Amino acid sequence: MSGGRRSAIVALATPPRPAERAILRLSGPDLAATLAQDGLPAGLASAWAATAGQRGVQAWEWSWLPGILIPVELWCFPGPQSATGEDVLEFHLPGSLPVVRALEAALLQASGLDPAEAGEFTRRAFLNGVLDLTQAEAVQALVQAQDTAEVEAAAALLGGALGADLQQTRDALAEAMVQIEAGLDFEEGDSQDLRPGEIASSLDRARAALARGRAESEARRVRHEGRFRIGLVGAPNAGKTALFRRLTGVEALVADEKGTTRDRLEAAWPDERALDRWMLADGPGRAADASDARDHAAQARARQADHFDFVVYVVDGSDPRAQLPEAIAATPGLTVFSKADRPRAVEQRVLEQAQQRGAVLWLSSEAGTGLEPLAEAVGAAERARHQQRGASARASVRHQEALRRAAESVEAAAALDEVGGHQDLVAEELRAALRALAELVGEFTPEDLLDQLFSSFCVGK
Ligand SMILES: Nc1nc2c(ncn2[C@@H]2O[C@H](COP(=O)(O)OP(=O)(O)O)[C@@H](O)[C@H]2O)c(=O)[nH]1
Ligand SMILES: [Mg+2]
Repeated sequence: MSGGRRSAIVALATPPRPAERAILRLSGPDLAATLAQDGLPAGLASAWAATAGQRGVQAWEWSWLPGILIPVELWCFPGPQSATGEDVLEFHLPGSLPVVRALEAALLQASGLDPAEAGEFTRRAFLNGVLDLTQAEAVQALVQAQDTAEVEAAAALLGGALGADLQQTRDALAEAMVQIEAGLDFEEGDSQDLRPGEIASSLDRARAALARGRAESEARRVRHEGRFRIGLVGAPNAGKTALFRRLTGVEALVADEKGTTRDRLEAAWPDERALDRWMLADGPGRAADASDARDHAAQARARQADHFDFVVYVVDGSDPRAQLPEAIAATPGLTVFSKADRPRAVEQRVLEQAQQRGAVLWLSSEAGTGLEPLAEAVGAAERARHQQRGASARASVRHQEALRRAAESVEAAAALDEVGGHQDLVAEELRAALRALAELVGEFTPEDLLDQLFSSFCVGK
């Protein structure tokens, strides 16, 4: 998609099916010139001109075929006060597909008038500063919303829910930049260090506004997405609890006694890769469940906890009698052979079965080896799930990520300022924070991200 294209574009803005009304939408930088070309339907240019730069509705009749006049309302929105920031003209006409397609084809006779690509109207709105990127995403999220929560989140975003906090953060950071620059001028370059706390009050305001923005964004995300639940599944003594403890840092009983872990434990597994909060569940092995048939509560918990987004099957790699746990249907997962610090003793047949099922890793909770590939695999599974989810979920992950980077830089700047940091370093952190926020609203965004976003719109939006 060519971002800087300056031609006019046209597309059907209503669903392509028979209806009482259809709307063809046209947007271009100078519709007076576009519509004045030879070969276009008669009377169009004069109808547009009759609005004299004001919004308004003009009645027009299009002589489609000899003896057939189609009544059309022309809704005129001269730029820049339009949805795209350009001149916008909407044709409201009877929703007969042959008629609508014929009018579209007649308009496309004009040079410099092309069919719109997917999302191109919204893209133009973004490029012309009518919407920032978070709002453009909200348009998409609204169009693609699958449930009420998604509609609410998108509507809040479209209304600029993040905007005020972001603007205040940016103002405060810019002010801190100015203070640093001023310091440079007046101290005649003899000192490169800021006095401790020199920009503390600006940074405090930036922090407070950023924290509000993050809380707002986080609140919406949690309501909307929840968590990524990872289950540790395996026989008693396989090493689940040791792994759980290693990954979550939460103390739990690890013992040689089979079936020691009686209560299902669940705790956050903190990892930088996490898009949602990773929750790791440890529990009794399935054999323990079976042998404990009287404990209905434990069984109920076990069943409930089987609603995992991802399963880590834990098999004791040092045990020649170890078997693969039963697979949980329709849930992605991988097999982990535990206790890799001990000699491998698991049967070759079991290893092959595991490989047929999917990815296999060796790790040791005791030695701390093999944990990184496990986190990487979970991260990949979460990203894959994420690809399949709604537009607003994707957008909120992008926001969280940008806000997190901005907050990191602000904290780094604050730490430097507290002790009286080197001003170049402080300025660099401030710039990094400002850059993250500029990316968030789309002032500084790689072209491919824009292509990815707008091309997933439907044509006519
Ligand atoms: N050498 C070694 N022993 C381990 C490792 N992980 C667990 N164990 C031991 O294996 C036994 C069972 O571990 P546990 O985590 O309680 O298994 P669970 O029943 O699956 O929860 C305990 O004695 C652990 O100390 C490991 O990585 N290396
Ligand atoms: Mg256990």
